[in-house]
Amino acid sequence: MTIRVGLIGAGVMGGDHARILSTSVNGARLAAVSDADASRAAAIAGACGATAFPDADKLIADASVEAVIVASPDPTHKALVLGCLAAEKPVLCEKPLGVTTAECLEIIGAETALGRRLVQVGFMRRFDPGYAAMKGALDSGDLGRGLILHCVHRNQISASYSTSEGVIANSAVHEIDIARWMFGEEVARVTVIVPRQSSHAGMQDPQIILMHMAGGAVVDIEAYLNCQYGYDVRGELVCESGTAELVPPHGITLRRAGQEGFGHPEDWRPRFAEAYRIELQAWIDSVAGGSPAGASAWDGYAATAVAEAGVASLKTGTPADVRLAAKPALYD
Ligand code: ISE
Repeated sequence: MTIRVGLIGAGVMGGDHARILSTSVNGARLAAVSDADASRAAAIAGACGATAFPDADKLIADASVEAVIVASPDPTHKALVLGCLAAEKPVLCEKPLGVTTAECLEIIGAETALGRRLVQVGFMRRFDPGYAAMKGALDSGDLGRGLILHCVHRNQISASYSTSEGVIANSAVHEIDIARWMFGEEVARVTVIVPRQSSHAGMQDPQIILMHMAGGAVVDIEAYLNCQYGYDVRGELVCESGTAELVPPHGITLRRAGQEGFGHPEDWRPRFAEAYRIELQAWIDSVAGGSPAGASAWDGYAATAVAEAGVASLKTGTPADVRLAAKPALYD
């Protein structure tokens, strides 16, 4: 059985998904591509033996497409995911699910009305072998209860569209999702603390984001989008009887010219290559009849709600409580 996938958005992430789907995922093939820039869509479609569509809505509706990946700009996500739900087609939507909680709740309303889960949100770190091993160590009980999760999230250089709010909503949102998933509980309160701004950044960068989990654990995130030296994600979970720390998948330690070390990629794609592959395979397996995998629309909503509280704290300089809507039974 081969699932025919339609891709909306042929930029950095869309291109990566197309490549991984065509080379490293079993049971799927790229059937259709659309992008606001027709030449980008045509290039990926040509390389993967897919059909280019001038219009995303036509791609969703087309009978040749059984499942959809949304990797277009963030503000387009809501309408496209709603389109997939209306067509009753499974959709893997890049994060964020929506740019506001109101948008996410619209999606939750539509999916709940349908009565079955068709939306997976692209929080790929849940599939990273390192984070999975960390969660496995916590869930085994051998380390006792989790107390603190230390996180570092550094990009070499921020994107042209980055903003102070985006440091939280676009980058630290990954740690927000990981914290909820790791501890299996919601974030209760967010406090954003800012050091002086880096001279490399035209916005408030870096930021320290402190989160109090509902069950009492604390998560600290250093988010720094202009660290200059490379992409670097770190994490250490401190538990009652030990800790679990991520080991970046750097392959080799190089000794040369009086130094010893390993490289840092320019962006997240090499660092999370395995996570993206496993994520796509899990999604295809779920579309082919397995149970839903990965982050749900509820997870997408909750992450956006925490990010909104973080942005409020950034603006006021005071802690912000996270208030979530009632969780529909579909997401239990
Ligand atoms: C980017 O949009 C991503 O999702 C990356 O995973 C993250 O590390 C980066 O900071 C974001 O800008």
